[in-house]
Amino acid sequence: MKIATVFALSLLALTACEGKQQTTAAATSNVNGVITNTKVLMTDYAMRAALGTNPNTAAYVTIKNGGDKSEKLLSATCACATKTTLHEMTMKDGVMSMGENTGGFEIKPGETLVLAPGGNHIMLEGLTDRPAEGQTVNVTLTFDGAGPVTLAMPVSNAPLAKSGTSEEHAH
Ligand SMILES: [Cu+2]
Repeated sequence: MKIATVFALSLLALTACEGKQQTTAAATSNVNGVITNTKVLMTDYAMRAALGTNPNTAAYVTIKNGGDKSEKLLSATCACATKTTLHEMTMKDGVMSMGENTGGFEIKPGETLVLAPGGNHIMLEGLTDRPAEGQTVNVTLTFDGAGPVTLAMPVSNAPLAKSGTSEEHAH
């Protein structure tokens, strides 16, 4: 009974989310390539492989807003995890901690959002399908203007840290 209720509620939540999207860009994916739907350009995306018995992992992507109006990364979803959220690193009393960013990450025209190891990231909790080195896992990012874009993320044991907005590519 309880499970049925939860399931019904999550269906409701999904329906509510879908209603919010104003435009839907064609979902495209290209491993190790560059994703563009004319407004947002995504590079350097990767998912960290599941380690030991750790139920969680993280994913990374660099997003450049090539459009002429502000874009907001609203959410990320993955069929591989029970819960996928945007996580933000914050410094509190000299200690770095991470927490959910519920408002989304805004990317102004011409600006670049970097989600990379050691910084803000996509958090995947309660892995139902454990990503292993060499696999490719789909992650869908939803933007307020550009709509949803699905990235086929290569899984790596050690995704490289990325600094600033360098265009260098690590393979
Ligand atoms: Cu996190």
